[in-house]
Amino acid sequence: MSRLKLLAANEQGVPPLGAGHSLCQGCGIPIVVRTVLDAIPGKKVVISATGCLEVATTRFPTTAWNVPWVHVAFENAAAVASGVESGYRALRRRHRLDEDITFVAFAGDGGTYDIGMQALSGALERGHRFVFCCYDNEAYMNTGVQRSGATPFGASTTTSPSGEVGLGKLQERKDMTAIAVAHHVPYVAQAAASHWYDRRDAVLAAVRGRRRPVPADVRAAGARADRRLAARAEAVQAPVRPEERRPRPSRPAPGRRGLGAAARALRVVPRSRTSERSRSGSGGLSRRMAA
Ligand SMILES: Cc1ncc(C[n+]2csc(CCOP(=O)(O)OP(=O)(O)O)c2C)c(N)n1
Ligand code: SF4
Ligand SMILES: [Mg+2]
Repeated sequence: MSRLKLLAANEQGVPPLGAGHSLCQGCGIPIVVRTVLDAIPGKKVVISATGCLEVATTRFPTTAWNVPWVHVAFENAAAVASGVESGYRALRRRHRLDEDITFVAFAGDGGTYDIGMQALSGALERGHRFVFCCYDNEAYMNTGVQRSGATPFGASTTTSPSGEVGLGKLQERKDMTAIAVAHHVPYVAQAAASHWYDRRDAVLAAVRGRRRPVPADVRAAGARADRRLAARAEAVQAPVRPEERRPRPSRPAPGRRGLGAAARALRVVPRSRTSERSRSGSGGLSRRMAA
């Protein structure tokens, strides 16, 4: 059976996230959620932090979910998943529940990299048995594209706009995958939204092999990068011969003041990190697995 048919077979005729949601056309979230859940055989319970996924799939009084689903606040998906999973284990110990159930928490990059990080860190440290999936669209999309800790360097968002006074976000993207690895959890994966089979393998490896938390960092289309900044980054990487160097103007040209601060920030970035940044831009297909 092909891997795609296997995914469909796990659905048993009922997609876990069905029709009736109001996610934007072309949004990467539903296919990410569906393939993550379809990769897992048997019963599942979903815990969902506030964000586009939660808001657009549960418009009162309707729901697009066909699996048991818990809505939590923006910050506590991992804490609620920990509690639900602990309760499940307690019931099993007392022989009041015999079914195998997999718990899956979904949170956006805001709910993972920023406000949800404390709850996630505690859950990773305690070693609860659930899958944590961060769908990373690289900004707080649900509230109007504010920058998050996952927004890449140079991306333009409503709180780090590019224009007359700035060139987009001036900070590097937080390496959440490395932070998860630093918790000594047995399995951490990063996968692209475009590569469903890759994502499925990562989820299966976690659920079947180890049954431990898996932060899966899924890249989707996010904020755009400023073209001037990209050109500057290339300029910083290119070797400059002494005769090509021009004297710097003493004052910035009118209307271009924001460039000064950004150019200063760029000068202190070592070449290796600049190359890394240009490879890992929005929509990149980078993938890292660590066990
Ligand atoms: C404590 C708290 N602060 C702010 C909000 C408002 N809020 C709801 S969703 C959201 C952004 C979520 O961003 P992310 O986790 O990246 O998910 P996305 O919307 O991108 O899917 C914010 C700021 C909230 N619900 N709770
Ligand atoms: S993540 Fe972006 S594309 Fe998807 S529903 Fe939210 S705003 Fe729309
Ligand atoms: Mg987001």
